[in-house]
Amino acid sequence: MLRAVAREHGPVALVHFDAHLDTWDTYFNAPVTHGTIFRRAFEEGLLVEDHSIHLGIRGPIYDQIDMEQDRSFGFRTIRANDLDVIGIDGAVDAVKQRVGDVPVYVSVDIDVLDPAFAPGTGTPEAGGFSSRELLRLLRQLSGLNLVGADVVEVSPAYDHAEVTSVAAATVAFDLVTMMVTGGRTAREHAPETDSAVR
Ligand SMILES: [Mn+2]
Repeated sequence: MLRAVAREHGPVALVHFDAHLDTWDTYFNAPVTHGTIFRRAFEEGLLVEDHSIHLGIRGPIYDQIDMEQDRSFGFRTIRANDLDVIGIDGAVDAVKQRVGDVPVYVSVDIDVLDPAFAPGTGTPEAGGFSSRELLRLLRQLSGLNLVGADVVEVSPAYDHAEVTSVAAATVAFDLVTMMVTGGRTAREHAPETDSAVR
């Protein structure tokens, strides 16, 4: 999908919601896996250097070099517990500053959510975002030039009462809505009279 988007728009800024970096060189000795994909993308010239950002990171860091190499690919990171300090508005500001005017691809690994909100995934990590936090983050990213997006790592076999599917479907709906409305979400189009806080 990144290759297809880059063919149409050129290299993109990646806004990556995930518990994990996914920029390892190999994962179980394999170079092309769900844990290495964004290093391969950078190597292929699909990402604009110094415009991408991870949000929600808290997964296994095997070595300090993981973070150093990740930075060398031009990524910056807002860890899950950074959100407690800078808040959602601070994270949104950081993303917008990072991305600038570059076309944006948003990738949402559903394990960015806490397992309480997304148990149906292969590599759950405690201490993640709530679904409300994630949706507010996404909905505040209006105005970005969103040219592509994905939602990955939903595993229905591990899900309970469709908790994960409901979260993922809502995220996907918001992303599609942002793409067809030039960065605004359906909620921003909805009547405001139902909200006591604007
Ligand atoms: Mn992940």
